[in-house]
Amino acid sequence: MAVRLLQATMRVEHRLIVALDVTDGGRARSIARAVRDRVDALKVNWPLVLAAGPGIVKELATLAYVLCDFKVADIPNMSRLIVERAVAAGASGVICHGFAGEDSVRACVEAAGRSDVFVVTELSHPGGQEYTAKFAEDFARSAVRAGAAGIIAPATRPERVRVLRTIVGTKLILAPGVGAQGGRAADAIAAGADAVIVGRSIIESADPAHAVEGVLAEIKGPRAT
Ligand code: O7M
Repeated sequence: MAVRLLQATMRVEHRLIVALDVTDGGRARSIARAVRDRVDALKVNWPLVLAAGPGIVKELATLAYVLCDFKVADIPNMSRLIVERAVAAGASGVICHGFAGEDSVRACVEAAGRSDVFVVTELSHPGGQEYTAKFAEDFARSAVRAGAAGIIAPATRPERVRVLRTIVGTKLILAPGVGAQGGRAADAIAAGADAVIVGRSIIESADPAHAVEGVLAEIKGPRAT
């Protein structure tokens, strides 16, 4: 089967993706407008889509790269249908789970066309160590074989990001778990992540744009001018 040779569509410049984990479309729009110039993507998950409707994806896509975090994990036919709908709704990237198997990941990549697919390896919360960690390296290998744009790896365990980087080479690594879950953006980037994914510590801030600047300063570290 053909391996997708296209480069990732996502351009990583700021090294920060904001997770719009809110259930109010108005709040999502207002955060998106406030941060869009300083982040690489807006990540949208089920709570927002279920509350505001799929039209919110198209709307946000006029402002920034929208990464639909639908954590697709079904048989290939269903995975394909979900990814096709996400892309039609305006997603530039879609997230799927590695544990559904390489055939399902491959179906996602094929359905995504020119949009990116990112594969979850090891989940960032404590329970992620129970099962996903045991197979994270296999998930990363199958993501590479299936032609995914990159993987999701835990900022809460930078040492795991370091190991997964040796497997995925130049594929993108996006690392959630910064702030509310205890991870540090600078540690995840130093371990080899291309970008961090941050939700609550930005979206629950009274001034999300200011909170974004705080994360960006941490990523740049002491070398920042
Ligand atoms: O910063 P938080 O903790 O408020 O939010 C973290 C976001 O990252 C939230 O949207 C989660 O769905 C997501 N995430 C994790 O927290 N851990 C993971 O292991 C994987 C993800 C994720 O983005 O998967 C694609």
